[in-house]
Amino acid sequence: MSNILLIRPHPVVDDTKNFPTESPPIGIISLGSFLRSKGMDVKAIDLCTDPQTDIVSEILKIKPDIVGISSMTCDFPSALKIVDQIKRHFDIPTVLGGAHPTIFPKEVLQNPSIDYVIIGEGEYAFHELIIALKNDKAFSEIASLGYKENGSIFTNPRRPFIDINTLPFPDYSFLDNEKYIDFGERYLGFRHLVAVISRGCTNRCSFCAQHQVWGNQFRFFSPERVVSELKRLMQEYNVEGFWFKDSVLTVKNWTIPFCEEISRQKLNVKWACLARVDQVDKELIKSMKKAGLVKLWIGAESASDRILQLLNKWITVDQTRKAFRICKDECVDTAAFFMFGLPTETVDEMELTFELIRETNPKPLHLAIYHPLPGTELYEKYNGADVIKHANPRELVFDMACMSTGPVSKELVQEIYDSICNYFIKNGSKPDFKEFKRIASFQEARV
Ligand code: B12
Ligand code: SF4
Repeated sequence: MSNILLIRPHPVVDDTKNFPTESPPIGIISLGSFLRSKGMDVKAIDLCTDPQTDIVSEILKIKPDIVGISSMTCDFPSALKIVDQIKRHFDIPTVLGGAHPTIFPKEVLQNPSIDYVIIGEGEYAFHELIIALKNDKAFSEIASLGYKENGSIFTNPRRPFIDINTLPFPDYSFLDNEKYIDFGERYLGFRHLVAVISRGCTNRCSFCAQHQVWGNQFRFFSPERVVSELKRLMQEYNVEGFWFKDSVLTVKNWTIPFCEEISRQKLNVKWACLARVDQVDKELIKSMKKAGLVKLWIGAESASDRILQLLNKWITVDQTRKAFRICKDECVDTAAFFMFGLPTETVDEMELTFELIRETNPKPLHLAIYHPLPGTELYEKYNGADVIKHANPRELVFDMACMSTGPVSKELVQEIYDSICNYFIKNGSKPDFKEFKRIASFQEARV
């Protein structure tokens, strides 16, 4: 067996008109590159760039021996629709991987159209599954596999994390990269590819599920390897640089050697990446700037120290202000992530966040409404399962409210969020926080 099809679902089931993102599926790139390096024939269908693809006729053409689908929680309904469609027409094994099956392997396997799940890091486990299917090897021996046998569901223990430097260089040729480059250029201002050059994170915030896939380890590719690879990708795709979508790339003892390697290999590259404000200091930003950093995405989240504590962010609003100041001094543009609608959040706290955004003026600005993510501390603490069960799938994407904060109703969270977006993104009028506070206290009085 060596003919493999990988699929990235469209994030919104039954609403596939739009090309929704500037981010290619790095998980699929990584798996596909690994399987190709093992001599397998790999094709990919990306329903983000090609939402109207007819899966059935593609499968008739490709004739895969196995189909692997990547799924987060929000795109699980889309993934399910795809596997149901496949099983209606073909007798092909289906495998789900990514954050959602990692967090809920048994529940996912209860769906009759899903034969296997891979829990966590996928490369070696998926490869072993393909070999086992070919050679009739026992599934019980494959670490990180979930499977069904005689009507029962089994999940094997997870394998140790792999030495990522043993993975092949990522092969982007599975995808329609020009669409991503074109979309991303409008967003970031220069032709770039999205890349991920580490795995995991240094922290474990209470709203974030990354540790479910990556554990509590931060692992990185060697700087020499990454820089050689960037050089090749720049030539191959005629791009000026990269947007690194790693959880966090301000880890001084890796990032400074990485920046020095860029200078050593004389790579003229522009890049953007994500930062934790507690890791930002002058020495680091100077070194990053010298190596081509043009934009730092700051994970600010909130202007309330109480909320930051609830999020287990281990940062303070003062540290956020300082990080913005350092970037300004060093002429590095800033972009930022902020969230609204967090459990227990009040209108006053939302107003503080609004004011901090005005003060720091990040561009672009990513404003999201909080959603309880399975596998996170806040999900357990604030009844996330119930919220998700009653949410419409469209409500699980970042711009729609799916729950009340306690002091602020779901409807009011949406109204406040929309008016903040209207102000920052469409240059609309200033949100009327006085009125929002009045509505919230009126609602509270009625409860
Ligand atoms: C880049 C990124 C994005 C990108 C691209 C996502 C993508 N499809 O690849 C963009 C910006 C589009 C994005 C959007 C969102 N994201 Co996001 N994203 C990330 C991030 C930071 C890195 C992902 C990545 O590329 N990692 C590197 C690759 C190599 O890893 P990977 O994709 O996980 O793949 C590995 C395994 O998961 C597995 N695997 C994956 N797919 C498959 C398929 C098969 C068949 C197999 C066998 C294995 C397998 O093997 C791969 C290799 O080891 C992660 C956090 C993190 N550090 O992981 C969050 C993360 C995945 N995102 C998350 C969320 C919540 C979202 C949003 C819903 C946010 C929002 N509220 O709007 C949206 C979803 C919109 C959508 N559906 O597109 C959550 C998912 C949690 C969950 N329970 O689903 C994460 C974990 C972060 C968090 N906050 O907790 N995201
Ligand atoms: S929110 Fe950011 S810093 Fe916190 S655990 Fe997730 S990726 Fe790491």
